Amino acid sequence: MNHILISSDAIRHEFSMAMSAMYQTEVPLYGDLLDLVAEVNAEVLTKHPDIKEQLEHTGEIDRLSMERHGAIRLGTAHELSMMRRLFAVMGMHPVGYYDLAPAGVPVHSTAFRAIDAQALNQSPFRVFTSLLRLDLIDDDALKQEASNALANRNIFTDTVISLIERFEEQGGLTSEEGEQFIKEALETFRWHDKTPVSKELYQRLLAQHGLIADVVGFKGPHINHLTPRTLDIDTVQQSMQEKGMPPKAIIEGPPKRECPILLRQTSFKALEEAVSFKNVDGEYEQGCHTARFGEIEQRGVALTPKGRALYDKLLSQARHQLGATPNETNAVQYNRILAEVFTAFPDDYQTMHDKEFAYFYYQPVDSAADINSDMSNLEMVNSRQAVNALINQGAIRIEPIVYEDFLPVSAAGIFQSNLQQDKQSNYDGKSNQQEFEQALGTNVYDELALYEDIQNRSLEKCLISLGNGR
Ligand code: OOG
Ligand code: NI
Repeated sequence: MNHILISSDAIRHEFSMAMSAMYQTEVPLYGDLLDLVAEVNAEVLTKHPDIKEQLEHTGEIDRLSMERHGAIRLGTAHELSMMRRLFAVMGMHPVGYYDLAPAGVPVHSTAFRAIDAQALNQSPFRVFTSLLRLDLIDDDALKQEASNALANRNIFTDTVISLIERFEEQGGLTSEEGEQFIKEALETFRWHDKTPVSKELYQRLLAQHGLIADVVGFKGPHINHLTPRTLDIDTVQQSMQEKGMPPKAIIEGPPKRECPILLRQTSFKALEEAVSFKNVDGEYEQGCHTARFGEIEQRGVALTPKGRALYDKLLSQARHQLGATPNETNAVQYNRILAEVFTAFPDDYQTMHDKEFAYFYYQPVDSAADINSDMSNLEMVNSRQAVNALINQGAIRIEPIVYEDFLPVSAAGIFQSNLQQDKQSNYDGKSNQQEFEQALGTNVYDELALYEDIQNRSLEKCLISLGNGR
């Protein structure tokens, strides 16, 4: 009998590989996207040794080719809390709260991901997870029908639930249990082309909002996209068209910069897929559904509250200046305005560091060991000024801490471009983090606190290492 427990990081890594393989068979175009991204990344690393070196220093180089994120949409509080327990088996915890109702998408969301830098480097897999807000549907009869349909479905296999319980009892899974868990957990994310609802109900749900039909009309929360990370999103966006993956009109997020910040994203449009609707007489009726797509992302440095406030201000300034939601017809103009407006955001790491706009790792520079040999008093360097002096001397280098999370305005843009939606919905922007956390069964982590912690710990480690004369 072998009761040695395997790490959650290992289960997460295996699971993300299995998920990617499944999605490539379900949506072959996603496989083409992976190839394109790998090609562009290899070229960037060859042409820009500085970028390669930076990724080596931060430990991100090995994870670059791994999966980055996927997304699912859930229907009930019970589904969300069980999903939290399922992700916990893989060391993934809810980070951040995103309210998308003000942008016309009736959900609120979190991202399940690993928390510490080392675990993230082992497997950065994350899942943007949304909970449908039926309370935003104004048609009471339809709301009731939707609730009934959701109450009748069970998105988890019995075996995965018992494995989750086993994980919670024994504090981990054996490798055999881990393998079984991966296989069973995958079932929840699989695509089902036979729906449990009639075409007639589906169409009424669709008329309310494409997202409601996508959640309520199906047996489970099919993974709706997977997103590899690219080092040059502009080049990939350009090539997507040629490779038969028409991209959305604009890249979401900040403009192209020397020193990337936060997150830039684009996607190819969702595919129209054949589905069979189960009518009341038990017969199936043909139809189609549009939900699944492919996305790419380019990640940059995580911003402090101060940096983020500036980002939010500039983004809304650019959108205000455009005077419309960015789309095909105004994309060129939008990109020009965005680039202009963002000249107000410093574009070198040292200034971003000095102005406390972004989070950084502090690392001792090997060749500078002798400069610091007289640095016996650690108290002395525990001020920002002293740390800056060491950076100027070349004893400490700073490296960007990559942003691991999402952006609500961008996420809304991704949602909108992938839903069959003619009309723009408007929801009363009553954000409800408390209700979300109640459904989740716990509070979400504050992402800013996590970055600050990583930064502080790296500074501590760096100073100790310098103080010891290494
Ligand atoms: C999620 C859309 C948001 C992102 O990367 O911001 C998203 C969804 O379509 O369910 O994936
Ligand atoms: Ni996404």
